[in-house]
Amino acid sequence: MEFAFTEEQQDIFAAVDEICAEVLAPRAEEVDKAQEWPQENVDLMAQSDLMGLPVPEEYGGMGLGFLDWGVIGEKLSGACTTTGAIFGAHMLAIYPLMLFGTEEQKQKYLTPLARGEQVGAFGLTEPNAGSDAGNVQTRAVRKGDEYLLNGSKIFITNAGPAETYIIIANLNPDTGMRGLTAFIVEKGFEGFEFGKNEKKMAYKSLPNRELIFNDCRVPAENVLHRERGGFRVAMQTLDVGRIGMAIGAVGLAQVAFDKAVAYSQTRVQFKRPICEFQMVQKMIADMAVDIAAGRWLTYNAAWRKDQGLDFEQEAAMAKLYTSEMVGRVTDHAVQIHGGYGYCEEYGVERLFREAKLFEIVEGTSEIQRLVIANKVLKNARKK
Ligand code: COS
Repeated sequence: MEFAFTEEQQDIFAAVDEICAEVLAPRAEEVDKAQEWPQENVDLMAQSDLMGLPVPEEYGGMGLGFLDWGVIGEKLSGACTTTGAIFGAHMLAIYPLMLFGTEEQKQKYLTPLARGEQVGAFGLTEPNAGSDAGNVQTRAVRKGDEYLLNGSKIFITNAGPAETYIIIANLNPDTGMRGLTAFIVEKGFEGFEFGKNEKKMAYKSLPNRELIFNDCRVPAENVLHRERGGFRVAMQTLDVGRIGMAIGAVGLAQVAFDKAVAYSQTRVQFKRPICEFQMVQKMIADMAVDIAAGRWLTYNAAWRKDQGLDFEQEAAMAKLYTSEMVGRVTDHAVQIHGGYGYCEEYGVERLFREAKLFEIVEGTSEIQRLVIANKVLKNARKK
């Protein structure tokens, strides 16, 4: 891994730092408490050209790399975890369109997403198809020049406000993943409705909704990639999605760490600030190492993606490590705050609750271990 940020990249990062410090961070608590989609923050990301960072300029993006996207996502997530999550989930619609979209699909769907005129979402998960991605039961049947979709999706991030959905359905549920096909579905297509919005232990303003397809009519030209090519679309989307989750975890861990360090310098016990006690210093040191390790694993995966190198294993490693790291770091952050850490006022209890998400979404930790081991063993067989 070898990278250094150019002056231009540093200028972009500095501009994002400003937005984070002046606008997003001051209203992060308010956003969480509102339990409402933070449209103002989405508008701000769009006005600041942040919604299509790695998309080529001809399709409304900034033509930057996935490492830039990662660094910026980390900053957004640190400032406002909910906004960071919206930014990450939006990429799950953008990326498959970038990778597999036809020219017409890119003009029609990718461009408004990259400009931030619309928000995107990705629908794979079902009650019986989460980790077992090949078991998707939402059925697609070709009827003339359109497909009819029937079934439902759950937990879909950004669902409701999002206008464009990449939906994985199955042409032949009997053949498992071999029948999976990806479709571009617009909010407002006949037969497409929203179900319940999950009430979660954290990220209360981030929608995770059910999608319901009842003879939903999708034009044949909205197949993404090709019929029965949906497993590949899903897997490759999740590869980038895992980098997205990892950057979110690093951003969240960093803000918890900053709060804990600041608190340890002001909280006085036994006539000394608690940062002078070695047991507190041990926690601070462990947190610093843990965050740095997670950050470099994540940047490495994004950098490899930008170099056109294989990054599937690296993305799963980054996701696995950071999802567990953010749990350890937020746990220490609460501990350093003592009783105040358990109270809402200092904000670390929210970060502690939010951290758990990372071990679950975009494949559980168990799934990441499976992906990593599969890859290691496959490479070992080649030798
Ligand atoms: N990129 C491209 N192709 C991939 C791929 C990837 N990342 N992962 C798998 N494939 C391909 C394989 O090359 C294989 O192709 P062939 O049949 O042509 O050889 C095919 O897909 C099947 O691969 P594999 O045998 O590894 O599939 P499995 O059913 O064993 O996959 C796991 C198992 C667990 C790896 C997969 O189901 C998975 O990642 N599940 C987790 C899904 C997830 O994260 N869910 C959360 C959703 S939140 S949106």
